[in-house]
Order: sequence, then C-alpha cells, then structure tokens
Amino acid sequence: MTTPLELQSLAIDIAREAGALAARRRREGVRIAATKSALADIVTDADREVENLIRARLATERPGDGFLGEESDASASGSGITWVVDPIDGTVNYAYGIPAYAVSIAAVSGPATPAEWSALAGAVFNPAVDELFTAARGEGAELRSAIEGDRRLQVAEPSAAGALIATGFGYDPATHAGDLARLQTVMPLARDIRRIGAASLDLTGVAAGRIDAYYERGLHPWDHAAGALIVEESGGRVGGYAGERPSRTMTIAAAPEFFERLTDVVSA
Ligand code: LIP
Repeated sequence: MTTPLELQSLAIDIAREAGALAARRRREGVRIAATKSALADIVTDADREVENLIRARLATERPGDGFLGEESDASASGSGITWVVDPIDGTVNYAYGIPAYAVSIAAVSGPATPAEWSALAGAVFNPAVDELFTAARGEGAELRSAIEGDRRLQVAEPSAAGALIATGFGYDPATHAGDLARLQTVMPLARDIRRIGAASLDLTGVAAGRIDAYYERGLHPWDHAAGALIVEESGGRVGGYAGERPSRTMTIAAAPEFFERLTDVVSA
C-alpha cells in the first residue's frame, strides 16, 4: 500500500516539472485555445499541454490509478487512488501575466467525488514565484518558498481588527449579483477582502496564515482538492454550507473558530 508521503513525493516531483513547463510557455507567449462555460472561461494551449504532461507522468508512475482533470476526460481507478488535477489554476491570471497561478495535484482514495473521497496527498506549485505548498494526510503541511524560505504551515485565527477574507466570482455574469449580495453579508466580519483569482492559492494562503479565510461558490473538484488537504493538515477547517463537504455549491476554509462564524454567515 502506497503511503501518503510516497504519494506526496510524486505529486511534488510532477508539480515542479509541470510548473516549469507552464512558466516556460508563459515566457514564450500564451495563446487562448478556446472558451468553455462562458466567454470569460478560457483555456490556453498551455493548460492542455501541462495536463498532458501530468497525465503521462502519472500513467508511467502509477498506471492503475484514476485521473480527474480540468482539461481532459476522467478515467476510473483500478487501484483505489485517483489523481485530481488542475494543470494551471488561475488561468485568467496566467493569460494576463499576473504571477498568481499554480499547478494543483491531489491524490485521493475512494470515490472520485469531493463528497466521498479521502484526500491523501497534495501539492500546489506557483512557478512564477517558486513557491510549493504540500501536505500528506497525517503528516502536516509545509511551504518551500524562494521568497520566505521553508516552514511548516499553521492557520491563524483573525485578530480583533477583523478577518482578511479572500473570495472569488464565477465566469457566468448571471451569478455575480448573488455573489455580491453574499459578500455584503460577509463584510461585517472582514477587515478587508482579497480576490487572488486562483482557488488553490486562496486555500494555501489560509494554510500559510497569509489570509484568514476563504469562501467561494462554483469551484470544481480540481480547484480545491489539493488546497483543502493543505488547509486541514495546517490545522484549519474546510467545508461547504453548514455541515457539508466542499463542493461546487460552496467552499469555505479558515481556522476552526472563525470557520464556524463564517460558515454561519455564508449559510444564512
Ligand atoms: C479558477 C479558480 C478561481 C475562480 C475562477 C476559476 P481556473 O479556476 O481558481 O478561484 O474564481 O472562477 O474557477 O479556471 O483558473 O482553473
């Protein structure tokens, strides 16, 4: 039986190789290959190329595992392990040249749905700033950063000044009114709001104590699979509406006490 630490090691190795490819293609110039759910929901040639690299590496290293990625068809697992992959999370940032995008790779066991899976290992790598966030179930989480060095990750409860809260808005303009109304209900808890544009970096920001909390409606499984494990292994909580697992309906992450307060407000 492969251990979480062994799965983490493979996730790290592949995330770094995939991140180097994404950064190289960014330097060469990014081409929008297509739009998906809305005009603003873009996919670049690099998204597809990076996912192909990740998929090929996993097929070689772990041929019996399943795959659930943003840009290609899912494949069922024969081993009980499925890899949940966002090749370039923060695609719009990537296309605009904003250095806030990440390769997000998670290994989960059980059914390949956020409501049922058990995340075992995760790696979120932002090649633009050479920052790697990782976790293995039961082994804690860490940051390996060219900016601030290496450290174990630990969430933090907000100060009396209020919480620094990150959120996001979907690609479909029809969802913006509801998202803005929800933001109005959250603002009394906040000292300020951040909109980073990559769910995996929002989640790892919570794990690192760089932001106090994150919530967003409309995420896909690959957006939160790795980052959610990294938050949990940093002592934080991740969920959906009150008592639910994170899902497309809602994803919430924070330190334990504030998680309860924010979930109550978001769920009201
Ligand atoms: C993005 C998320 C972000 C969300 C965007 C989009 P993508 O994922 O990371 O948090 O606000 O709408 O879903 O499309 O860049 O992989």
